[in-house]
Amino acid sequence: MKTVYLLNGPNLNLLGKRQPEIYGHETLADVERDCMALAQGLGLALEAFQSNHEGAIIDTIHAAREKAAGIVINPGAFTHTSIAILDALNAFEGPVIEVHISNVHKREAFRHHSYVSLRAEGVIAGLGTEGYKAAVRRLAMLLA
Ligand code: DHK
Repeated sequence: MKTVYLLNGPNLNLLGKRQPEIYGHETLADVERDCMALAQGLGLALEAFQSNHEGAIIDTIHAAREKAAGIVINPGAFTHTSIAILDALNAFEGPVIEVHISNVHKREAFRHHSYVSLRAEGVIAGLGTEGYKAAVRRLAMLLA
């Protein structure tokens, strides 16, 4: 069975508690549980990881080179700043889907640019936490 990684960046550990008018009421544990169940139904194993630290996210992407066939990633604010995460994703061979819970294009201008989009096969923004499930479904199609 192929494994996919679900990676979340800074502040996403506060999902459900932080600015629910923007990020909704579901917790990260809810999202991870739903994505694991969905992935299992699609014949994939899913491993979830969240960190507030750029280096830890990069280390996990490096580990994915050996362990994962695809990656769903919401890099949080590192989306807009991290060339290092882009470089790590460029060293990963499988498909990458970028997720943003909010519609970043409807928000501040600094959220309109994403380094990760230079690498991602697909970008989902503004679907709320449903976006993670759409990303897992898309990965399953790309890996079939
Ligand atoms: C999450 C964050 O933490 C922000 O820094 C991004 C993204 C948007 C989201 O919508 O999931 O700008």
